[in-house]
Amino acid sequence: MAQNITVPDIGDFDSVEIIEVLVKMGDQINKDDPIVTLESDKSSVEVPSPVSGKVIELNIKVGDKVSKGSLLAKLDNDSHTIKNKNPIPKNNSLPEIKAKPTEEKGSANINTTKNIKTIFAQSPSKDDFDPVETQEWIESLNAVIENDGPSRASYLLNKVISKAYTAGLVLPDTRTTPYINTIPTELEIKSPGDQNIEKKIRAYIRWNAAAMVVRANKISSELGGHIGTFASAATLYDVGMNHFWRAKNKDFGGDLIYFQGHSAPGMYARAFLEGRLNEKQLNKFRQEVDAGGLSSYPHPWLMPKFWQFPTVSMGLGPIMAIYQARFLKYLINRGLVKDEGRKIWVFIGDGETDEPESLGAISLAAREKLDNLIFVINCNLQRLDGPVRGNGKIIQELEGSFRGAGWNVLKVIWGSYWDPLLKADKSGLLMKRMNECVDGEYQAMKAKGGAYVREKFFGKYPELKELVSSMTDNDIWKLNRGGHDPHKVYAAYHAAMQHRGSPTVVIAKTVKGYGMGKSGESMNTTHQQKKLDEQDLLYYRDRFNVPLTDEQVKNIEYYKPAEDSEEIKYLKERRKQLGGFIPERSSLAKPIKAPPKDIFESFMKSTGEKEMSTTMVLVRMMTSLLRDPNVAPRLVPIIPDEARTFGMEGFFRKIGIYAHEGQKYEPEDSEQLSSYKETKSGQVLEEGITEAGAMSSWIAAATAYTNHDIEMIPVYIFYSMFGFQRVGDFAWAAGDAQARGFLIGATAGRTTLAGEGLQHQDGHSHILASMIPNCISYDPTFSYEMAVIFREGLRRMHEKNENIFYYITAMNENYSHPEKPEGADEGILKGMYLFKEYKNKGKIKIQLMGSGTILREAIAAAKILSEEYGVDSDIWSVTSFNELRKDGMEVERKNLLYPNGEKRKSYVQNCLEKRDGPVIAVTDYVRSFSDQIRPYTEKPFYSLGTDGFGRSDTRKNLRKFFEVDKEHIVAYTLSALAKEQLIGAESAEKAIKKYNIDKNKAFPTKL
Ligand SMILES: Cc1ncc(C[n+]2csc(CCOP(=O)(O)OP(=O)(O)O)c2C)c(N)n1
Ligand SMILES: [Mg+2]
Repeated sequence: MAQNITVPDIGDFDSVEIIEVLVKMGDQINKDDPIVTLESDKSSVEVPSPVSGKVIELNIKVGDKVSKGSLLAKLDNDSHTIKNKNPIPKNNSLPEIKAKPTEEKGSANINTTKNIKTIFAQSPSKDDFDPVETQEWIESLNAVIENDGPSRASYLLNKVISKAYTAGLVLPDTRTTPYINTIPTELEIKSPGDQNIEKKIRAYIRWNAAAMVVRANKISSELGGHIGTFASAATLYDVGMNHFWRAKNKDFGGDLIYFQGHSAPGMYARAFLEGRLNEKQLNKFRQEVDAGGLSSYPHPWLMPKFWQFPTVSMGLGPIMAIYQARFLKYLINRGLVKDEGRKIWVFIGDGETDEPESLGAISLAAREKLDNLIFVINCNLQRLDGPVRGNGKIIQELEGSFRGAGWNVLKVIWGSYWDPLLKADKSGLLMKRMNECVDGEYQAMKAKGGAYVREKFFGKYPELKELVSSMTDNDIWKLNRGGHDPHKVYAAYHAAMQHRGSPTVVIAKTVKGYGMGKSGESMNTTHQQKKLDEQDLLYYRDRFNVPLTDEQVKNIEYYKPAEDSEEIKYLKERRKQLGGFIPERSSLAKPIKAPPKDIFESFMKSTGEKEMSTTMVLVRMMTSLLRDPNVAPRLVPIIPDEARTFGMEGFFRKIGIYAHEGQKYEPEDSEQLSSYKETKSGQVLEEGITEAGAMSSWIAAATAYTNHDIEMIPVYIFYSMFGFQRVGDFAWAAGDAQARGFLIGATAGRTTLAGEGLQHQDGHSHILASMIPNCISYDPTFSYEMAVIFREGLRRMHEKNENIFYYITAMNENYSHPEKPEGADEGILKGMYLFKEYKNKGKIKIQLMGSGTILREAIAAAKILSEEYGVDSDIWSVTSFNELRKDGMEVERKNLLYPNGEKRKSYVQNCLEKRDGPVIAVTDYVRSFSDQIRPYTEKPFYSLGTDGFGRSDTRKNLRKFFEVDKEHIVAYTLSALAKEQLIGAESAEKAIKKYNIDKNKAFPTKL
């Protein structure tokens, strides 16, 4: 039966152009196969076929204008669905993953909120005028727990609470729970490890970590380092390493661990015991200039086989990890990797949680149900200068934030030595004391010893003083904190591993500088302690029973037991059981073959009369790439709520928006071609308004080749102004992490995004991009430039696996695009090529350079100069001042190194040496952008640019204001020629007058 295929509802557009016809007469097509591509002045979108069938009539051709209801084709849809001729595989090189290594044993399904034996009633007010009644309530509850079980008790409480709310009662704030461990002692799962051996291993790691820092500072105090942070976190790491963290190997993708940046010494010290690092390397901690040194912090760029995640800029680790966990689920839901139950563990300092990035995305983690994510916050109560929350309790504050956001919170506050005291605390007074004490006091107690704790903590209430009366000061001093107790930590990690449905945070209380004694235990100066004198070292050795002689301690020797010692055998066996060593960075990803040239062919041709922006070109190109079977499944378009701004709404329906729960509603625009389609296998990451989050997603995708062994092609599109200057620190970390992918600074240029004004108009993102050594950046003008650059990016990054990433600016100004000049490819990629030569009269010549949309002003100016003033020009399209600068610097350095050698020439010099006249360079960016190549031109050089704050106005007025329009280019060129004594001053004066250029106007930076 013949079926008419018509143009569906395409939103607000009427009479849009057909730019591609994607089927031919006689083709057998499937439902949803695209028939044509339509393009409005802002976006392009494919029209899918609503049915399968054979094309028996084609009613349109390229260039036709159509509206809703226009007939496109007729299908004979008697034939049923046929196999796709050119299928886009969901996953065309799925890494082979076999069974995972041994799962942690122990009771499954521990739910720490279940089985609660005792309920601590906390009165919301202090006036318990009827304690007997209170007790009755508690007993009733206890009876329900005993007789009907915890789930019935929870049900009843929930009912009572709902009733209380509907009755308008003011209920106590339940964001926080009492200041005790979340997991009751009776429910703790016990570690299967040998505690004696583990304790020794931990002691050696502690010692070696501290020794490494102290040794480095003997060489030079410039080197720095930290002892106190790892000292506080050693147990938190060790329990993970011995029992939980599964390494990547051929059978399993591996857990991903984000180590707290300045706890790096501890990781080196462990790797030393594991035999992965040697003494010589430890001795080169923070001395990396000659090969073989160890980096100060986790830096994959500097130790590419060791570190995986750059975390030391505080706040970046937590948010990058959240999006990493989300991206892993994305890969799983899209069928690109298998679900192996891998976890992402993130270590954070309590001070680090001050950073807005640290907590800024925690609600996303809960919303996305990231039960593959485990945060461990090391609450040593201190940051660099002093207490984190001296007047409050950071653990409680964090509990409130994470619970409020929907996380599973596990507090590990008190160590086992407290258990008998808490058990004996029938009245709840000890817990009351724990609740009322603030962190400033807790810190002081650990700095000042047992007698002080007896007096200040227990001494406040006679009953508590009595409770510890049989304990010595030393016993009291030994009352440990949860984060130093391997049993408590094990129990929490175990529960975190079992938890399903939401992310988990383990909030552990520790002591900063644990074991450092008077040299820095729990002192405000602990953070910066990097030198320990002899006495301090002897104390540290004794504190942890490290088997070194006094002499060895004085020499600050490392301690490593023999290979056949029980400690080393144990440590290695544990890691063997868990699949290998951690951290370790590697990649088993297969490259993606760059698409054939013909996919880009249409972009090399002139668009004729048709005007479009480079943003539209890019979107069209991505649409074409989605037809390439190799590239299509790996493309990850990332957009922070701006798809419509960039004309990308066509992607919504075509490839879907990733939503882990699919779409639970019928979208308002469901009838439309670009309707808002959310799906579990969606490809677009629609991030909402979070540049930090979008950038974190991009980094996760851009490093998937190492973290998930699958090469992905992330394309993150954003307002260029909200790019590098907003998320510059992430971009730097991306360079360190060796990200591969595209960053697209859209609506770029100070005068090109006209109306948006000062905070939106970008005239410097390229300068910021140029600071990142492995970021390759381009400011293309024409469609073919964009295509040549993008294809080369795909080839270099994803086929050849170069560890670089691309920053490309795209504009929103519509204009027509010429055909690619013969042989321009090389120059486009190197950074400049000759676009056009004016050879009219030939007497006076200039070298006119431009980039982005402002190249078009230069082209227009060249015409005026030639026709009206007899000045000829060579017009250079400079696609990348940044790349030219890099080449220039390198060549210059080589020449300086070989003063007698043959002079090498920079690419700029090669382009210009046989050409006459001064250089006039003009861009939509600050002058320092084009100034970068000044030294390599070896010619008089004049730059015009957009220094100053932007403001809203028309493009024409803005270009006049910043003096980068064709009139100013003409006038300034003439003036420059006069200065170079190539012409007289009259022409310039004439032009200045003719174009009404106000000589009294202040320099734009002052306006
Ligand atoms: C963005 C950023 N700002 C500042 C620093 C400098 N800095 C390094 S460690 C530190 C204190 C960290 O305190 P906390 O997070 O509590 O970690 P702890 O050492 O106590 O475990 C600071 C301010 C940094 N690394 N990154
Ligand atoms: Mg801290």
